[in-house]
Amino acid sequence: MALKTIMNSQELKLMKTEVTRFMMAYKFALDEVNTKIDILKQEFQYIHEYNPIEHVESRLKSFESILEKISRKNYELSLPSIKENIRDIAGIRITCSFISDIYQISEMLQNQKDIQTLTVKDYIHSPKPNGYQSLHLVLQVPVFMSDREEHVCIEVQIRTIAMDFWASLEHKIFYKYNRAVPEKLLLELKDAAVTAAQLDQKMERLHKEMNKLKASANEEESSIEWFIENERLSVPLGLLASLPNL
Ligand code: 0O2
Repeated sequence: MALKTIMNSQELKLMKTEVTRFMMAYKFALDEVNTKIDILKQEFQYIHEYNPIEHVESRLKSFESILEKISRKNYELSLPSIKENIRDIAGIRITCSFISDIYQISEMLQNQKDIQTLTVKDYIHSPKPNGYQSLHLVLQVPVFMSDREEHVCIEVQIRTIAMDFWASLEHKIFYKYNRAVPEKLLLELKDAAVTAAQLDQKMERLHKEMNKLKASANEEESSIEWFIENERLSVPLGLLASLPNL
């Protein structure tokens, strides 16, 4: 209502178009990075015969939450200021199987020519004081619109199932409680994060040990198994040896 009194309908329409175009660039950036992640996932599956990504979620911050954040942080209220200061408008969360997968996926993404890494926060090597663990990247990707090229920020959080389990439940436990949480509960929650980290380390060790066993079992096999387009192929080693230039 207040806006209507100071802006005519033409100005309001223009503003709406600008905000829509602004938000669309973030949606396209999410689509682009989701496609990149899907390609990495499929390629990893073919080469290493296992899928390091358990699941991927992406979300676009609502314009209302963006305005709330910009005013909470006391930044100037304008689209260029939002673009410069709010870097999690587009967010992707990748949940991996093992800790080593997190760093591999992160490297693979950051090595892509059209992706620029703006920040890396490694809350796995240095967990937050409450125990929170995750790898946070702020990446910038080019988005080609009909009349311009935008460089759009996207926040990528990469974590294991155990880290995700802890963070999701911690969020639920504290949701809508705006008072001081008793120290005892905070300590217990931190202890739960340490337990989750120990479980991750144990699973990583089992995974590595099994990989070694699988590799030595493969050496003793007379044929190897390949998965191509989800079809299992058993290829005799003798046949491969006779095709040196393949
Ligand atoms: P949502 O709804 O998940 O987006 P800033 O992003 O500027 O406010 P900062 O400190 O630069 O703050 O960001 P940081 O440390 O990279 O963390 C931002 C996001 O990480 C949060 O986004 C959460 O998603 C997640 N996160 C960080 N710390 C915790 C934590 O202690 N517990 C849980 N469960 N998640 C955490 P938002 O905007 O808070 O929420």
